[in-house]
Parts: sequence; C-alpha cells; structure tokens
Amino acid sequence: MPVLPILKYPDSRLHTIARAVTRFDGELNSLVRDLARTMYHASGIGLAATQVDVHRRVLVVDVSESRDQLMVIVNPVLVEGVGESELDEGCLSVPGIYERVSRFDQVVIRAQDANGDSRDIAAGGLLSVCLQHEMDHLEGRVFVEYLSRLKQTRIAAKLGKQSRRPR
Ligand code: GNR
Ligand code: NI
Repeated sequence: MPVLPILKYPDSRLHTIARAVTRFDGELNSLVRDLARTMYHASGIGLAATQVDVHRRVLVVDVSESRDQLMVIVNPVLVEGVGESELDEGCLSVPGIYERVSRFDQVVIRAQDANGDSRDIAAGGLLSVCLQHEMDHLEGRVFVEYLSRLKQTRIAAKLGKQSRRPR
C-alpha cells in the first residue's frame, strides 16, 4: 500500500483525459487505498488518479479538520452548479502556488462509490471547490489554466522545465 509519486506541472501527462471505471474490483480498491494514503501523506484535501499517472475516473477527498472523512468518488458527473465562489486554490501537482479561481459555489455531483453504487452528492464551500478541482484533473485540466497566460508562463518557469509552450 505505497505512497505514490505525484506528477508535477508542467508535465504533459497531467493533460490526459481519464477513462470511466467499469470494473469495481480489487484493482480499483487497491488504487483507492493508494490514492487515500498518498493524499493524507501529502496533507492534501483531495487527489485525483490523474495526479498519480493513473488515467481512470477516480478521486478521493477529505476536507475535514480531523482527516477522517474520506470520500471515494468514481465516475463523477456535474449535475448542477450554482453561484460563484472565489477561493485561493493550491494543488499537489503545482507545489507552492496559490491563486484565486472562480468556481461554482454549490454543486450536485452524481457519482459511484468504490462498490459501484450510485449517489448524488450536494456540496458547498470548500468541498464544492475541491470536487470541481478534482473533476478538472480527470479532464486533464490543472487550475493554473484558469490564470492569465503571463501567470502560467511564470509558474511553468518557476516549477522547472518548459515542457508546454505558451499558446
Ligand atoms: O490540497 C489541496 N488543497 C486545495 C485547496 C483549495 C482548492 C483546491 C485544493 S485541492 C488540493 C489537492 C490537489 O491538488 N488535488 O488535486
Ligand atoms: Ni490538484
């Protein structure tokens, strides 16, 4: 049950679109355990499979202070998003960078759990923002892509290699 290495921006693998989970088997359970362990080890509030170079639609979140409210989310779909929230976001794949991003304030997400059972999750506040941030990862989107091109270029330069050319 290892702690997995987290891909760091800019890395083109972070732009991979994840595929749906179809088998709710031991392999999925093992991925979920590794994601949770890696998220807690890195003190993150969420982690998408994309960030550990597994391109499946799986993510974990835990926004609790006590770090004991793990949510496992498989094949999430945004059903509803309302209002606007502007929070400073960080990302384990973009270490040391914190920037304001505009998101929905309240969301309803339809998703499956690790057993394949479907449910709707209504979220607001930090959980809502975190879910939107993680679902972006599954689509190959990193939060810095919402920032100005100038900021993106500066962040890419600060974090190392320029593997992505500014457009
Ligand atoms: O740990 C994390 N904190 C955070 C703070 C504000 C908005 C989103 C996040 S998610 C981030 C962990 C991460 O990179 N998940 O993909
Ligand atoms: Ni992230």
